[in-house]
Amino acid sequence: MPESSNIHSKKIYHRFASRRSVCYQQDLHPTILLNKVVDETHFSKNEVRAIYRAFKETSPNAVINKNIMREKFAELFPHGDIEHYSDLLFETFDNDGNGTINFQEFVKALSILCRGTMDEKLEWLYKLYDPKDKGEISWDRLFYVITSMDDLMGRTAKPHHTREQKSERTNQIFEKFDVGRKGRITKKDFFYVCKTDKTILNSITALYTLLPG
Ligand SMILES: [Ca+2]
Repeated sequence: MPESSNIHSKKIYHRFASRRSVCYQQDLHPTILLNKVVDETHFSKNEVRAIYRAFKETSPNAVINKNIMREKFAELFPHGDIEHYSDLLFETFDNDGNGTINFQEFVKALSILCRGTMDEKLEWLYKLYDPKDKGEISWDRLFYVITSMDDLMGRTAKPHHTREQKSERTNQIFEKFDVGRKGRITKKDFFYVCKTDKTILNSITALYTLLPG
């Protein structure tokens, strides 16, 4: 299930980071400690400055709210129903859950998506499926994420999946991740299956190698 997330996160990265070559000279806001951000991410000082500049261009108030995120997603997926998936991703970026994404939250998430270790990336992906950190992924949540991803492609996309088809797909994925058929997917199951399934592993590895290293 993580493949689609990777594709979307890649688009988000390029959306915000592609302008960095013209932004190197911009300084961070004085309240943001550059060295601290560099220590806590996989980015260099120049990269952090560039990402900050792009972040500020997107949001002059230096925070991203759900509406701004939806606007960006609508640009990426003009024919899609982006609201639900955009909000899902928003929650994975909004680490303290206060309803806005500040620069530190944004750059840390970006760092994981672009340069993170396998475990860091899986931790981030897992949050998408277990946002309240309950230690397991419910069938309903899985169905909701799958439906939200499907909606991104638009209601007119072909083939159009019916609710029954999405339900069946959810069943298949749930069974695949439910190691030992316990009737639930634990965090340990999620990590185990992601690390042992070649398709999933390749998609996560590809994200690492495709992006600027
Ligand atoms: Ca926040």
